[in-house]
Amino acid sequence: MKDALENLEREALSEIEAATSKEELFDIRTRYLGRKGLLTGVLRKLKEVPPDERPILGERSNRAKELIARKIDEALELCEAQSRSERLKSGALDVTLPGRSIRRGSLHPITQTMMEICSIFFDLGFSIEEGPEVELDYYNFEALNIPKDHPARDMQDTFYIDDEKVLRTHTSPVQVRTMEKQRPPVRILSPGKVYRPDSDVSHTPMFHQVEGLLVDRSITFADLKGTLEYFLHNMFGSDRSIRFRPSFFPFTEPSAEVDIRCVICGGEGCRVCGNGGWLEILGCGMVDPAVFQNVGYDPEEFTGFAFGLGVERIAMLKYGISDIRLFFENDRRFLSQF
Ligand code: 2NM
Repeated sequence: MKDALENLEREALSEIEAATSKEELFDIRTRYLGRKGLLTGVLRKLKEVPPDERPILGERSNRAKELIARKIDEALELCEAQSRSERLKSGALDVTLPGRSIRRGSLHPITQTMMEICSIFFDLGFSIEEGPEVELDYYNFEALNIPKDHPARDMQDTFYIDDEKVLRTHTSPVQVRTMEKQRPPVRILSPGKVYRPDSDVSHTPMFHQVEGLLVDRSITFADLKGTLEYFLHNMFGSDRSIRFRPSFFPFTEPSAEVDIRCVICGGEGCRVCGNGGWLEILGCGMVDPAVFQNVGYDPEEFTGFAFGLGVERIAMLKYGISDIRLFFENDRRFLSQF
């Protein structure tokens, strides 16, 4: 039986050596090592051998099995390497082909617009302040000179959390919080999400605002005009006319709204500007002395201006989008155009 084993091993090894393809090697593996294979056949005869010879023969046949298996694996690897280098030589694999391109994402158009707005004010030395979206009634209204019974509370419909907490309706509370912490000079921007229960083609219950605040000694309405003119000419082009129109806000006095020449019709009059030729773009004013009093600034010593703008509105005008809801549907056919 030992001879039979050694013959089998020798034959297997020479067949492996002579094999020229993977298929032949698979075939050899089945014929020798398979469940009905030659080596398995020899092992089955182990029962007929005298018990004292079994361990030695058993060990010998295991070695034969392992050797054959290893030689087949090595030969298979060699085959693989050869066929790979042949494929390379024959040019079937063109290593100079460009790789598959990775589709890159992009920033949301509202994020892009917000960053563009902020970067113009960075050039003027403004820095960013952030604050909570769930805000105390005090910071959202009271400190901004909008007392409980003030009609401005009807002007701004509000999501109430409870008696003293609201979803902020503007980012002005961030500026109040900053003034409480910091003495003038103050020169900050507060970009972020704000909430009002409104929903149509130009209103969503959540939208984005950027507000600005500058406080120092001797700040005048001329500083406000110069700053906003600089911003709007950078944002919409230096040839775009702007105008300041008197308005009212409880937290500023005097207050103004700023219009730009209609970006659609250039002033001729169209649906977007309601035939007026102008588009309302932001609100602003000189901070009301009552607000300064609330944060502990002396209104005799300091003056300042503030402004607020809606990011979606600016993005809609800049890109000619007529339905604000497109920004919130996350349709990649829309988003990928920015
Ligand atoms: C606007 C318009 C006018 C404003 C005022 C303040 C603060 F906190 F300083 F009083 N922050 N933002 C302001 C002024 C906001 O949004 C249309």
